[in-house]
Amino acid sequence: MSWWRGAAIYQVYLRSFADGSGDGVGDLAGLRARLPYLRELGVDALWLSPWYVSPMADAGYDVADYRDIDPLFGTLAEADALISEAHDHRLRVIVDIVPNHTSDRHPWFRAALAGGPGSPERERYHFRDAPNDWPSRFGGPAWTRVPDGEWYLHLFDSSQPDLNWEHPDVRAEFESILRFWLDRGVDGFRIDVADRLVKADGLPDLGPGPDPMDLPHADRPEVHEIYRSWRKLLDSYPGERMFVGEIWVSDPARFALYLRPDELHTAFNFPFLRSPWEADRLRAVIDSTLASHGPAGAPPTWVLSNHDVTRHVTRYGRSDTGYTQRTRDEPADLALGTRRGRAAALLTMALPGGVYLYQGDELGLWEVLDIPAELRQDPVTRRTNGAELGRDGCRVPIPWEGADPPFGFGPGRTWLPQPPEWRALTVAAQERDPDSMLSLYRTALRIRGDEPALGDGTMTWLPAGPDVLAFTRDPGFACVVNLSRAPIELPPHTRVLLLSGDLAHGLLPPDTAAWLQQGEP
Ligand code: TEU
Repeated sequence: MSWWRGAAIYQVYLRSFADGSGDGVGDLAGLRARLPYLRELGVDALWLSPWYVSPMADAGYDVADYRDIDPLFGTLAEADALISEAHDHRLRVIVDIVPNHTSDRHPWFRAALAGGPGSPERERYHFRDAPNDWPSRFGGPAWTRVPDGEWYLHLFDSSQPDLNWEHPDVRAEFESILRFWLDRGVDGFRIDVADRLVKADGLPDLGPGPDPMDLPHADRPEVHEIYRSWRKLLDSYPGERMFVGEIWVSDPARFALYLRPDELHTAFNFPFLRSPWEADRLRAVIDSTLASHGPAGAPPTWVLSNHDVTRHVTRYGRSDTGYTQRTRDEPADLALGTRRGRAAALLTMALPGGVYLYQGDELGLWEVLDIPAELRQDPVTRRTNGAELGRDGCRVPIPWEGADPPFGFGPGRTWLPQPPEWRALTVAAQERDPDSMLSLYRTALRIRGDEPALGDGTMTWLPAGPDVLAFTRDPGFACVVNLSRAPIELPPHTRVLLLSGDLAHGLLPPDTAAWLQQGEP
């Protein structure tokens, strides 16, 4: 079986993981020093957010040089060392590739500006005499005017001009970039904004009621040809390398097209991430995930949080537990959110396929809602004039040890402030506590690694009461999650393998999950 079909993959958001240089920003030196922690956690692979040379207008998703490391994070030699040391720890390495747009400081965009209207350099981007009606995903229009009067397209920040994927230079350049990193030994790529590269001919307006099945700026059928070509390239390398696409396409059938055998191996399951903490909704999204992945033969992925969304401990502690944009800072019942977060961890790690953990999930970190406005850095906050809080609250540096900030993150300050309450959530504090979130994740990942029933495969729903999710994985494994308001009986079992919370008089309490062995081992 290919490793990526059932892997537990840990997202390292480099700038917030660990700071080796002392400038307040996480880096490769910090990550390399902490690799033993990740090995001990029990994950199979790391996905690293972009580490390339960047002005950091969007935390590195604005790339100026795809073949070198930003000095903030380290050097190319340190990246090589990281890849090799991770492999020594039996951790695969997935890097983040950003093909939809470059930074406005990329040499191509500078040449396009210098070349002026009508120049061949402008054809690598989308320059026009007049904008259309497309909005930027980060707020405001998707067009910015340059001094000579032309406008350029940016689906995200104005510092992130969209590339023109009809241009042969663009296609050739990204295949060359893929080879550059494959030659350095990476095991895979996370493809940023994977469904948006190709735009409809002539860049037509969205109009008042755009047809969700025929958007001019997303999920164009022509994009698949790019991934077929990338897949051929990847398959020409030895070893089992993989792609995971960031695909925010809500129609399951359209989503599944990206997972055809000659395209991407996997894609993030955002419908699952967005689902409220309600049994019916979760069951429906699990069923539709299995139904859409099955025919393609692709393994599903299960993901609760990432560097773009409100941390799930906070989401699950609110009255509305689904994920939408952060237009509100409604506080959360963190005890409830944590309890549900523990149960959700066991649910995701028991479902068939791969699982993604975002750094800090294993510590039960919550969304930091009270970052002062002047310290917020996400361009989303600025572009929406604060109407959206932005994503800084899920990007706060990791607390490692000690009683006060920076909690061992580095020798000095941190690029975003850490809540003093995180003293109870440091790695050091949780390592000492067998009931901590960290201990739960370690045990669950160990069982998941040892248990042949888990990872890739199939599942079967068990009959269960209302608001209960219960399923088996052959051979002999069952998971039950109680989302009801009352304690329930456990299904038949020979042994309890793991609980997200204590039983009460032999019953599984609300918002609690159990892993069970059924039959003889
Ligand atoms: O995100 C793509 C994307 O569509 C995001 O706008 C996402 O929907 C939003 O953040 C959810 O709140 C990717 C990266 O993950 C993100 O960090 C980048 O800012 C973005 O691309 C641009 O590269």
